[in-house]
Amino acid sequence: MIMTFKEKLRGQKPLLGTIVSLPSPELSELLSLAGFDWLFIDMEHGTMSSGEAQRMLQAVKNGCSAVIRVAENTPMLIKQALDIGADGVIVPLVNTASEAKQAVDSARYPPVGNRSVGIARAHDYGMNFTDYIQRANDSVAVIIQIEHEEAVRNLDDILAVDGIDGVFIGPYDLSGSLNKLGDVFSEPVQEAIRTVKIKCSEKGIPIGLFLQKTDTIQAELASGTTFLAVGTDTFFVWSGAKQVLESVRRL
Ligand code: 3PY
Repeated sequence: MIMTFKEKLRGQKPLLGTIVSLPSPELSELLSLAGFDWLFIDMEHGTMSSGEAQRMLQAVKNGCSAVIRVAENTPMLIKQALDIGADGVIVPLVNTASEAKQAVDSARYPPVGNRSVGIARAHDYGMNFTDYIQRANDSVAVIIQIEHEEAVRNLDDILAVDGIDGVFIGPYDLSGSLNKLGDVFSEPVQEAIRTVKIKCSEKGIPIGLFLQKTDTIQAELASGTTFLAVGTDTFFVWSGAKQVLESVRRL
């Protein structure tokens, strides 16, 4: 039996993922074949349409999970991401408890929430309709992003909302909200990140984080981060190309 992303989040093993923003099924296929545990498919930034995202989900192999970051916290975008078969959603900029509740409710069928019912890829186009709608509330992961100082101030209320499967910290947006745009290692940003980690750990909520590079991974895992998105597809392509060019030009 294949584990759902939600089950993996609760497991002992840290999950290593990466951000994918280029709309290419070949790319999501390749990154899954490379061995990532999960892909963070980014529809918040970039040009990806839901048809393109669906084809990227269809291409994922190797037991890799694929979670979509929706462009914003609306029932329509959350429903669409789940209907095309994402293993979960990452909902950006959740700053209050009512926004957290809206995210959770949009991802859960009634009576728990208000996800509307339709027939799509997630339901095997209707072939597996009843089974899917009966298990979706338990199998789909809802991850909220804490990435604004307002969210850090409201964290106790946000984390009291039922149904949050993980918190993904957004260091860059956090840095902007703290007047330290881009300076994610500045003390105010690091302090906010520490606060989020402590409060999530107290509640047993899995913590995720984006890292541009791998050098702080060990420290992250030691401080309780359990699911990581390291690097981006665009950076992998650029840095691989750059490395070849530099080594050739040194000859
Ligand atoms: C952030 O750093 O703000 C993110 O959301 C990561 O993509």
